[in-house]
Amino acid sequence: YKLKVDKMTNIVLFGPPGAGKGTQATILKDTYELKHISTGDVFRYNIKNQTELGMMAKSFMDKGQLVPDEVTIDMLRAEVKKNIDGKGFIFDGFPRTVAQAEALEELLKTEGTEVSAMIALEVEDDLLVQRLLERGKTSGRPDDANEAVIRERIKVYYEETAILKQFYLKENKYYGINGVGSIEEITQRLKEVIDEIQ
Ligand code: B4P
Repeated sequence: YKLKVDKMTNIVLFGPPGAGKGTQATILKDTYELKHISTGDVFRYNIKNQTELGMMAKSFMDKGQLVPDEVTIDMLRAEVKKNIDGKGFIFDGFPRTVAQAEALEELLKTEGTEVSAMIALEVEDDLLVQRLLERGKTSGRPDDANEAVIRERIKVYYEETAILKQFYLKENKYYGINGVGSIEEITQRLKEVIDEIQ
């Protein structure tokens, strides 16, 4: 291991689409001086700039499906390597599959560090749909625009992503918090967990 071991704080923010991951990560990155990596944001940036990666990702995202692991992992690896000298990371929207979780573990290990905690925001499905439809009125995001696509995203979450709870539970790194309440209340709940594990 390099000297970095145990010095970084690497948080995986977890939860279904619309749980508040992006919202909270944007706040917490400043509080703890962590690099915020949102795979969704990186894809949307690539779509806006009409890169090859963006065009490919768009075809999956618009349908509410996951972008294939291989490209997502390559992209994440590049983002991590660019920022490995900082205090740590907030991963928002990654990992979303077992293959992604394994790749993250491997990648961080190579860098002499590891995931500190996975913190899950727990929110019931109907409220997720309501929040995403609300955002869809102004976000211009095609994946927020109609209820069928939103329900598909939630379905994919239960089929492919929810299992990751077991992955991190086994390592004693899983923390679940209530994701219903005001944005400030939820930030407070997250801070309690992060302060405890630091
Ligand atoms: P993401 O960009 O990760 O989008 P998301 O799951 O909808 O979460 P987001 O962070 O944006 O929403 P938030 O909960 O903060 O993914 C989009 C797509 O990209 C995926 O479907 C997939 O196709 C692709 N993708 C991304 N990562 C991938 C990966 N690793 N592998 C494969 N594919 C990948 O907020 C939602 C709304 O709720 C907001 O409007 C917010 O204002 C509101 N809200 C938040 N907190 C609230 C609160 N406490 N009360 C009321 N409203 C609240």
